[in-house]
Amino acid sequence: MVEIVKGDITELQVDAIVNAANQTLLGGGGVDGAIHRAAGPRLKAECAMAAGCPTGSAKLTEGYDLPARFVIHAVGPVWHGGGQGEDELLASCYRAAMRLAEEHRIDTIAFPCISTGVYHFPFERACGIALSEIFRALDEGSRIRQVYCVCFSEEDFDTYQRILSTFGQ
Ligand code: AR6
Repeated sequence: MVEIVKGDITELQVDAIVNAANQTLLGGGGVDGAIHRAAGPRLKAECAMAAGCPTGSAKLTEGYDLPARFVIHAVGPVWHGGGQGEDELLASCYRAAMRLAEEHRIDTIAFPCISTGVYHFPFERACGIALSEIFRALDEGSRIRQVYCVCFSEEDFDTYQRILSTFGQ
């Protein structure tokens, strides 16, 4: 039900991929840049109409040229040392994304490790928060069949697997 995979999230054939976006929703580097490149210019046009998104929230768009039908743009927190509500804001992002997935009757969803790139959230800590919120949403009775947590590097993949094993999986 929850699987860690290594690869490029833009290539996944799932109902929705989650983007690690910023508050403008107008694109950027990292996974955001890759998603906008792969989805084509219509994604930016739809995002521009969304008028931004606060940190800890998420908005859904079409996937356009992506194999995924939808993109859920989630805005994670910038890491400032942990004393500025970063954990709760990251958790809130995952909750918002899972809620949108439910509302749009999504069966399969893929998450990147939000906030762990340019935003510098400590990787293991972010994995723990992500998995807590994903399992909580699934346990609350969800129609989502499959959640993929996508890692870009082998090292991140190994770390994420290790954290998953602490959840008894
Ligand atoms: N597939 C899967 N994971 C990826 C990919 C990919 N194609 N590319 C990067 N990652 P980041 P953030 C991983 O920096 O920290 C942007 O400019 C990467 O290794 O993309 O939330 C936005 O516009 C890392 O583990 O997102 C925002 O301004 C994870 O994705 C800002 O960066 C997230 O790294 C958001 O920063």
